[in-house]
Amino acid sequence: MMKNLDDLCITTIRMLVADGVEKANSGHPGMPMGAAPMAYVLWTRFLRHNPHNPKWLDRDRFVLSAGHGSMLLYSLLHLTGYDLSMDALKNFRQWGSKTPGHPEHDLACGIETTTGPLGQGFANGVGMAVSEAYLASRFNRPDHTIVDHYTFAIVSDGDLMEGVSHEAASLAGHLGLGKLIYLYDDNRISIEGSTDLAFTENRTARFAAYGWQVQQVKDGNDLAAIEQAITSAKAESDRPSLIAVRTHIGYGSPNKQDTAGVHGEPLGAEEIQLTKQNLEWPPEPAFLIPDEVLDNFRQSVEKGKTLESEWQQRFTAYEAAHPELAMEWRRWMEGEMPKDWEERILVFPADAKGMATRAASGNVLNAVAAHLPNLIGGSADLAPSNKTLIKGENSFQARGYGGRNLHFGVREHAMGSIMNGMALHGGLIPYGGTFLVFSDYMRPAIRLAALMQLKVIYVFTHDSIGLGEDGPTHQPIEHLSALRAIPNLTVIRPCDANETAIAWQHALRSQNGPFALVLSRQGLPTLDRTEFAPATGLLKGAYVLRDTEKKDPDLILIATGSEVSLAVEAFSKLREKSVAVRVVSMPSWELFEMQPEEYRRQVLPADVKARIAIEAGCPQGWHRYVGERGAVIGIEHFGASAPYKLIYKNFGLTVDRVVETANRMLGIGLGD
Ligand SMILES: Cc1ncc(C[n+]2csc(CCOP(=O)(O)OP(=O)(O)O)c2C)c(N)n1
Repeated sequence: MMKNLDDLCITTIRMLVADGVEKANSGHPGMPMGAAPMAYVLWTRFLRHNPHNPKWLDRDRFVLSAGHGSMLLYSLLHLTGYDLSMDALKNFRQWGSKTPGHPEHDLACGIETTTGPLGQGFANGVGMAVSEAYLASRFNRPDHTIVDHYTFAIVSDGDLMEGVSHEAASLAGHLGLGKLIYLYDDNRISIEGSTDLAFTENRTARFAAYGWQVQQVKDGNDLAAIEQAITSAKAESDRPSLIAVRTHIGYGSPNKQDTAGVHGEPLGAEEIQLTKQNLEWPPEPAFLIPDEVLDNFRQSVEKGKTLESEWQQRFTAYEAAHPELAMEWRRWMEGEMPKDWEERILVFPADAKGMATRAASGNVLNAVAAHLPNLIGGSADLAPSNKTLIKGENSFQARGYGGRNLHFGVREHAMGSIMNGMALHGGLIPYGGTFLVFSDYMRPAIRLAALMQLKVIYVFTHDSIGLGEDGPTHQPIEHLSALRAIPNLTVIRPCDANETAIAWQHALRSQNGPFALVLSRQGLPTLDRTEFAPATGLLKGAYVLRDTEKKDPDLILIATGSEVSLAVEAFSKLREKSVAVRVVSMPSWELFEMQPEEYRRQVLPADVKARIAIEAGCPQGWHRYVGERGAVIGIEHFGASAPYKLIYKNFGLTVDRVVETANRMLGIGLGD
């Protein structure tokens, strides 16, 4: 006999999950079956959300970090009244359905972030809480609280094993993010079996040491204990909270509970029936939702409306008291840029000595920052090198959440995921810096930013062997190619200060992202734009920087970043020998690919086969632009520790090499 409505609701979730996975014949039933009670308590008794308006700005955020348990999230969304139909549940993991294998960011039906790669959701939540804290500090006024919500997540053993969660937990503890509450599904099983195989540290002690409030619920089916723990977590305002809830993977399955076998496979027809019997559930129909269960869950709809309208009233009062702030809040949340901000974009005077593009980047950032107070970011402990500090602004710290300079510490991976969470929350434009070589340390987060098309900006400095003495460990070789391989990521490697300014302008005014700004450590000449084409050409990805006076070029030199100077010098030398050269600055492949074919052919005419690309990195991919008869002057081995000019020389990235290559190529061409 079912004891009460709570039990019925929880068993409904468990069986929807099991039926969904069974029908798809793939998926992960175990974790949701164990975690259903905590999810039920959280969603029906705590989560302040409005299923009919998933975009309500002051909603609590919920992240299912253990994304493989996606059927748990889909069931909760359907049951509480989001726009996720029963058909969607029945089409779990099918082509075009709203219920893909792992949750994919889709706010229209309440999915706050894409999860699946373990640990990412954990760190995203930290970013969401950072945004909440910053916005609350900027906009709330005495007697007027308009930003006031929690970030909840369900995290799993896998999440806690992954390094990114260690980084993010450490930072969240340091920052004292009191409105971050994580329920840890402590089921002690992962794919290979018991967590005793590889994960035996004292998890709760670890989190306590990070500075989190830690609680334990010994019985994952004890609703009162879960409720009590969440209540205490909410009452703790100075520390994030971890509630370790001891659960049983595949709860209710007589033969599979507590085994790895129920982690990632359907229960099977027979075991499903045994489970239903065991949980006193009717064998048929599948996807059963008893009326009283639906009624109970759907109360979330009315509750949500009330919550939002109460907030709306508070906002109206706020608007009356602080009309300008209210307007600014709306602008930020809608991603609208203030008027005239683009006028702040710097124009740098021509200068043969010039400056490093990282320095130009820092200047541009500081020039626009005062006009874009929702631009917020920092570095993974390299701000002095990355030039990411906003001067005159405070640090974001527990004692002052209004600071705009974030200190991520030496935690690139968490930085990337936290930036994602910040962008997902809405209202802010996050940027983060490190050396280009360490983009590897944050690549999983970059990939997810790209998958979700989040507007985040990476400031990657020390972009080549040009960083010199730090040597091969710090000199990126394959990184540009590796980043260009990520769909949706716009990689921009500007050649001078003015291209850097335009790159920032482009990233800031775009609705979607992400953007990687790839910047030099060493000084680069600031080109005289009365002599060369305007830097706004960067917006097209590649442009003719300098052209021959003749009708058609004999040769096209294509370069990015610091190597554009080499191309420009080679241009002059070749011109002395009457070679008609065109120099193309190509800061961004992705932007170039977005141009109409006509433009692309104008820049790189099909009949000019003599082409040389120059880039201080792995040549992979450049043949797309230089063609079969072209050449790529790049680097196909690791770097070296020495003054950078010598490395350039010894690796053959020199004007002479460009000229020689051109001569050889044209000689061959003439002999044809
Ligand atoms: C970064 C990453 N590595 C590996 C995986 C593959 N994977 C999915 S679930 C899982 C085991 C997770 O165990 P746990 O978090 O305890 O989940 P549960 O067994 O409780 O469902 C693994 C290794 C992944 N999703 N993400």
